[in-house]
Amino acid sequence: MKMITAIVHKKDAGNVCSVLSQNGFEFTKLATTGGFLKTGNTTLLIGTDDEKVEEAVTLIRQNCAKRTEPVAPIDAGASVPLINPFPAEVIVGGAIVFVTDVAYYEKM
Ligand code: 2BA
Repeated sequence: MKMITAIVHKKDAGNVCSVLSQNGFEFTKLATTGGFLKTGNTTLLIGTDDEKVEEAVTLIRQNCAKRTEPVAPIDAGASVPLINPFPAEVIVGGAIVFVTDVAYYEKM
């Protein structure tokens, strides 16, 4: 068994959740915050059989878009705004996906 941790843009989360459910995947949806932009995104925890991982990743890929997002003019480590901040934009997504082995699973 594997655990897929997928970080998706909140605008894509609804569609991704719908297609995962329609295709029989069970998952948990978490409201999360990106460490860099400090804006909301959605993290999905999807526990599934090894042979279903590729299908789940394909569904996520098909329903997540790349987007350009502005970077707030505040340095991550600074307490005051920067006067001349660069870069002004970053590309976010489609999705960040991690696949890990599950050592033990039990539904009680
Ligand atoms: P954020 O941390 O808010 O990052 C948003 C986007 O900002 C990233 O998009 C990337 O293009 C850029 N970015 C992030 N850190 C940067 C840095 N130190 N310098 C310059 N640009 C930077 P994505 O790579 O698509 O990531 C989207 C979200 O996925 C991230 O939101 C974060 O919540 C998560 N994420 C990405 N990589 C991760 C990782 N290795 N581990 C855990 N979470 C990750």
